[in-house]
Amino acid sequence: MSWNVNELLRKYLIFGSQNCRHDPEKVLEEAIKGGITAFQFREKGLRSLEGEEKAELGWKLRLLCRKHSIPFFINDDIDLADRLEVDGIHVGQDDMSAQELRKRFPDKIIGLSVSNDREVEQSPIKSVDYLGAGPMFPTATKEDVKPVVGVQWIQKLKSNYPDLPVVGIGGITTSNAYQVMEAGAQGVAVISAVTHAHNIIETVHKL
Ligand code: TZP
Ligand code: MG
Repeated sequence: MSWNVNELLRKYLIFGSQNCRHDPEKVLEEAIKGGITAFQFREKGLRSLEGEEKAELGWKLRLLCRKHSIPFFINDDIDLADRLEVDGIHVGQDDMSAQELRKRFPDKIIGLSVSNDREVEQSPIKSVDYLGAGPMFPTATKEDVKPVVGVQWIQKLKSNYPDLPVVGIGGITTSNAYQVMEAGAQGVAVISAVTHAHNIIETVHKL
């Protein structure tokens, strides 16, 4: 399957079991019904699964995405990338370099998190397919979160790299997602707005 990166970023749901208040498979099913355009399995931090348990949940979520033609990303875990037959890999600043990833996975979509100008300048931008930029707004979801950059930073990124797809992340909700889109992002990446929603389908609709 070949994906259009600009389009898949529009409603990019990220989570691991640690983010879910209900069965993760149910959460993902509802979100798919609501219209997410991509999913990233990010099983990490407090109360997250490890080893085989992580791989087993990952495979269930992977199959759900395949069934509904939703691109499936793994966060960081290079060892699981092949096993889960991922469409893409998302890495942060402290993970395997995007250049090395590109060599190892020439056909997969590669995303990189950036949080400030220095990180962008030091990143091998040419090796990545999209940037995850943030945090856009304050968030309690990530433990080691960097200072808020705000939606204005999207405008700057898009004027410096007009052809590079950008998705905003961090503290995005149904009330502020439009600000990220108006700033020029291709989409919004969310965790808690969806995983903690009372009505997941309606929430995804509104993003
Ligand atoms: N990277 C930057 S902020 C963040 C990540 C993974 C957490 C986003 O979670 P939420 O609940 O959408 O603010
Ligand atoms: Mg990381």
